Amino acid sequence: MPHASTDTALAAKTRLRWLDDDAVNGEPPADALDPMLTPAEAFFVRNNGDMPAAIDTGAWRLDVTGEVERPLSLSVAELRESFPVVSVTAVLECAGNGRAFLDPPVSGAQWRDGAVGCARWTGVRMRDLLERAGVKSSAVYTGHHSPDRSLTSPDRPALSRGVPIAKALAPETLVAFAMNDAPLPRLHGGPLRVVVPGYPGSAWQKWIDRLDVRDREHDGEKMTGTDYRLPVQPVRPGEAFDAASFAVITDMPVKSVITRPAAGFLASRDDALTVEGWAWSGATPVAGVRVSADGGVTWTPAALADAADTYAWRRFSAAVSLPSGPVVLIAQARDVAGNVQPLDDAPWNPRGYCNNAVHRVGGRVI
Ligand SMILES: Nc1nc2c(c(=O)[nH]1)N[C@H]1C(S)=C(S)[C@@H](COP(=O)(O)O)O[C@H]1N2
Ligand SMILES: [Mo]
Repeated sequence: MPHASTDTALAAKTRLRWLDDDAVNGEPPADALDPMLTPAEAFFVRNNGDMPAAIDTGAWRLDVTGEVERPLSLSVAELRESFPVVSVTAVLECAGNGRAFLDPPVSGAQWRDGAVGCARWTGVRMRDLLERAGVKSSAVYTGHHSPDRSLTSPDRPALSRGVPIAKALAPETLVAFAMNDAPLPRLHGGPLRVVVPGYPGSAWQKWIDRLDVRDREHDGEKMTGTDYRLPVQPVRPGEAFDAASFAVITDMPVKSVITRPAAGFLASRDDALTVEGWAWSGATPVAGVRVSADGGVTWTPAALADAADTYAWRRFSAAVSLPSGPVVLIAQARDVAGNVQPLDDAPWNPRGYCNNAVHRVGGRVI
């Protein structure tokens, strides 16, 4: 089990609660997400299978194959030296973040609020790699390949996902080798991972050793059926559905997390309480955040700081006046298209993805 391990990288994950499953999966409490760049000790870990056991960065190669004129094979050093090195600050959120709050419950990793973080990712643009290889006009999608294996069928990959070719060629999409200005930790996909700002975490392939260009939507492990897909038409709990009418998640909904005060806070009636946290979204920018200290009866507009980068999260803060007794703080973000975080009913779907219902933090005023 992860917490019994002597692995120094795991030992450094001091703020994570390890989930009760066979893979290494853990998330921090929301208050550990307070710094703008989520520190290593608080960055969630999500593995679909068995991580690669030993990694030799010196021997690692990234192959570019498929619908390209000139297939490539590069060491990590060659990758760094052959292309401009760029950094992007972006939120990484698992599509299953918030699954634990769905009613009725949905099986899968029971993430609460913490399967999200924001980091500065450094690497090379996937576009530069693909242009060097020469993308053929038949290119439609990428397929990302890694050596981690399924826990139940060790001959199968744990995960092999991809992105539409337009997103692969977008300037924000990277093959990264550093996180928060340190070498990319093995737990986060070192030596090389894909960074796809705005897309769900599943698209951010860790330990990538082959970037395949395909002439159709990728059909790798956990890319088909209902995996990381939402029903095109809403499906009610218990209702029969056809997996053929599910579409790949290529965007993340507007969401926010309260990082101050922490759950279980005690505040004095005489103090003004400032509620702070982060708001983010996928392709549609955040427009604003409001905060309530009375269950959503009255609202205070929050100040919203500029984003450090297009896909970074934005700081919100609001001073609220408090009733005495037990208090539940709520933050609700909206995007420029008018989408708002649901207040009560979490958006239910058969696999429990993209729950962007508001975060609630309980405390007491004395
Ligand atoms: N090779 C590989 N890449 C992977 C995964 C995986 O299981 N194997 N999990 C994905 C999912 S579902 C998420 S949410 C992110 C989590 O990244 P992190 O562990 O660095 O937080 O990695 C993605 N990349
Ligand atoms: Mo995920």
